[in-house]
Amino acid sequence: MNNSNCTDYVNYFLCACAVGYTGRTCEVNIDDCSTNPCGVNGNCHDLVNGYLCTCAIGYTGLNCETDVNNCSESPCVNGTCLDRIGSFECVCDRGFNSSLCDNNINDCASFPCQNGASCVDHVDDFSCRCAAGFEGITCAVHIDDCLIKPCLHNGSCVNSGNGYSCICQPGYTGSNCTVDIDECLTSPCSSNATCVDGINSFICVCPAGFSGRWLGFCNFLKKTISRYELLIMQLQ
Ligand SMILES: [Ca+2]
Ligand SMILES: [Ca+2]
Ligand SMILES: [Ca+2]
Repeated sequence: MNNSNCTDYVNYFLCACAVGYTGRTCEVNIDDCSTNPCGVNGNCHDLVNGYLCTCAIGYTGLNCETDVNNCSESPCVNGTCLDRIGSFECVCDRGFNSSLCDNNINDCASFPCQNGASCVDHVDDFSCRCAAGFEGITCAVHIDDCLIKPCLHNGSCVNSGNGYSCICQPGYTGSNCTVDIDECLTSPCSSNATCVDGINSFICVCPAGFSGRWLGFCNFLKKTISRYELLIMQLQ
């Protein structure tokens, strides 16, 4: 049987079996799986003079002895791949998560930027774009715009969220107290007097022959104001 060569002798015969067979008439297909060549990770299928292993998931090789490298295609986008049996595991780099480490963690999620700043997400980091008047990594520092003493003529400076404001001394106006208010604009002097603007004051200069000074009334002749007197009055 099974391609054996039979030799006839007196009262008996001998079979020379083909490879893979045994038995008196070569009727037995030798069980090549008897030694369990596929191990615990495969199922053995007996063939003629051989066997075939069907491997469990995660194993390969003729005898299912090789653990498939599940990291061979670098599945972890931003992390280190750890080979497991039939699978892999990603250990993510700082700043990333998800099973494939392909998610850039939102470092702005905790709203780290203060005082109306906008947050920009980076890898394991963030940056803040501060609103006007603030500085620092988280925009927590209130810029003191009064340090440069912007208010002139002894005006008081008040630091605020996005700048400063000046409280001017009497007689001055403007955002930086640079403007000397013209007290003559309200025409405080009588029609026949000339108004001279001062600091938070004015002087009414009467024409020759009239008097009254800064009271605004130029009464009839008494005294003519001199340039020297005018200077003295302006200094008062
Ligand atoms: Ca594996
Ligand atoms: Ca991030
Ligand atoms: Ca003035």
